[in-house]
Amino acid sequence: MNTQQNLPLAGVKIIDFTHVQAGPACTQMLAWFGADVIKIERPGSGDVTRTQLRDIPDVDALYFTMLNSNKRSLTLNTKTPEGKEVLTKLIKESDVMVENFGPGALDRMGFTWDYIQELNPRMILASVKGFSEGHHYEHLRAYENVAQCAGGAASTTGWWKGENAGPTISAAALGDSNTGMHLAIGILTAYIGRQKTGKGQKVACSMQDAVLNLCRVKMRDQLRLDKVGYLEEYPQYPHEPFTDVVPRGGNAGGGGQPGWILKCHGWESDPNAYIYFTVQDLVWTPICEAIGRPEWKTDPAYTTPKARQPHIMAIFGAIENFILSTGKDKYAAVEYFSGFEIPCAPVMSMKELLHDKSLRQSGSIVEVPHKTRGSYWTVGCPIKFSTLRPKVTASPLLGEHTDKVLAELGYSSEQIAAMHAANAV
Ligand code: CAO
Repeated sequence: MNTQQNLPLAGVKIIDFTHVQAGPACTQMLAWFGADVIKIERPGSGDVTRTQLRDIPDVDALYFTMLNSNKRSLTLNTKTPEGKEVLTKLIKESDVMVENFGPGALDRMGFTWDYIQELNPRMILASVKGFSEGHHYEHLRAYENVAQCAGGAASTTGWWKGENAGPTISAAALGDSNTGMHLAIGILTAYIGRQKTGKGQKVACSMQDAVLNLCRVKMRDQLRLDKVGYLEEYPQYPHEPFTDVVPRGGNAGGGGQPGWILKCHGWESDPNAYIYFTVQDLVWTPICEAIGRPEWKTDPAYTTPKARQPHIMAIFGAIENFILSTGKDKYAAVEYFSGFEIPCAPVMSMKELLHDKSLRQSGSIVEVPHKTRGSYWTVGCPIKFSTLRPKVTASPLLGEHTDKVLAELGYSSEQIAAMHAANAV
């Protein structure tokens, strides 16, 4: 059992000046690993996600609770003289400050990087913005889908023809939480660097860059397309012409192994009765055996990936027919094909994931007691360690730790009362 004191980041103090998703996802993870994360929020309102998409009236929304666990909340109006003084003290005493305000907001508040360094040369200032410093879009404000479009994910996701053709957004938070995870790596790297140099530094990750980093193989495809004019693993090949840009590939594999989503028993009424099936060359012979097509093992039209590609969609059709004609639901299909070492998985709904025994057992889905909600389910730490198992604790109520944090900074109860009276906290 971990106690707060023996967690790896115990003793690291983080000013969490973040909101919505990209920044909070980063600081939540650092809090799980033991950092003292003090979330600064505007008095009276707090992080906008506290009230967004509420499922229970007057209590913090799941959007907030699921991104702000293990933190403390300090309300502070950093545009008042008192608020600026508190923030100044905090900067002097903290190791890291994380922010994801709109471009220039921290400077306008009076806390430029030069000034922060002056206050605390060991400070690591970590920022998320839509676009990187100096980028021609640096002034743009950004949300998730803005980043998915700007980072190349939307142009390469979805269907290239048919009534649903067009750039498509992923449900995964490639722009938000993904950028937060990149930033966490940057912060930890700067922290280790500081142990060697004694100096902090500014760490920044733009949402566009974080999305692009995940679209690396699509950039690979652009470079290949420029060279040879076609992409042989895409479903368009060899029947449809390629233009000079990477097309959307529907549910195609994207790597060296063709794959597709196949219907399973019950698909007519269950929107998720599907599996993802990969035609890995290594297991072509077992695939032929599994679907009762032994003749394909030696037929030259089937024996190599190159020979299969022109009719790969017909091959997927044959596999799907086999699944449906043998009445396999998605779990039975995966169970069956896994016996042949074929890479595949069921399409999981959020409901199935929420109730998944293995995910609950591993701490990937956890239930957290909360002061006003009763308890809430959330996604736990996705990183597993041999000796550390992060314990997820409730997100703080707005301003729950204001007085305690101020007292720790050395303010007397009279001074704290005066700050309340001035609406600075
Ligand atoms: N006390 C006083 N003022 C505060 C404060 C506090 N505790 N916290 C924030 N503010 C102020 C800021 O200083 C800023 O003031 P000015 O604009 O007058 O300088 C103001 O609140 C608004 O901040 P903002 O621009 O960050 O917030 P917004 O709601 O207008 O914009 C967003 C939201 C997300 C578009 C913008 O923050 C942004 O582009 N962030 C960077 C990219 C990012 O992280 N986006 C993803 C969010 S997750 O989907």
